[in-house]
Amino acid sequence: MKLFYAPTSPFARKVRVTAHELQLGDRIDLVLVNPWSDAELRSLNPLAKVPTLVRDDGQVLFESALICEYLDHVAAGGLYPAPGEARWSALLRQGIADGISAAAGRLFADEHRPDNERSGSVMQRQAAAIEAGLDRLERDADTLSRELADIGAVSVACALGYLDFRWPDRAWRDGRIELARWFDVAGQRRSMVGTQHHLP
Ligand SMILES: N[C@@H](CCC(=O)N[C@@H](CS)C(=O)NCC(=O)O)C(=O)O
Repeated sequence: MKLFYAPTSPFARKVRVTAHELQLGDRIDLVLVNPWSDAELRSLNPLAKVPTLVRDDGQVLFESALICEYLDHVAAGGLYPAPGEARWSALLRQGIADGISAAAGRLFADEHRPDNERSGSVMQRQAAAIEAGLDRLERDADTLSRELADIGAVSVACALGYLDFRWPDRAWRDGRIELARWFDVAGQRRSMVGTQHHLP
């Protein structure tokens, strides 16, 4: 399989961490791209976004949630609990974490636009979503898997790692003791250490 990724993308990292946790890392060739300009990526994915996965049979998948579920299928299961409360909870956490990552990505991009090209109210909305999403994660942090044993925990670790990457001084840990403690451990997983964000 071939994974088109960018080292700054929390969604691409989520797929890479998932692959590591499922012991599929050595079955995936990584292709580092700039999603804004890469012609091959655009020819494979009409949205021209990372992550994009080319399967062994040549079929192309995009959307990190779909790619992670596909990898779980290839590995014959592991990160997705059977239908029931544990599954809904893992998928809801993935949704919250991905929402935080998306809001953080938009906020970061807006912060780097000229003043006349950004909207204060939109930026405030993104910041509010990040803060409220983190509060929600803190509320249930005691049930998060330190071993990144489900897709919800993988997604949360990647969202928190992205906040640390983009805003090393942002105090997201303040008042969120359980989440911070959880990330101190989960962030040290080999899958996380081996996929650290960096500038291209
Ligand atoms: N919902 C998508 C989001 C993917 C996404 O937004 N990727 C960003 C990088 S973090 C991207 O490729 N941006 C390029 C663009 O928007 O053209 C997923 O989960 O895969």
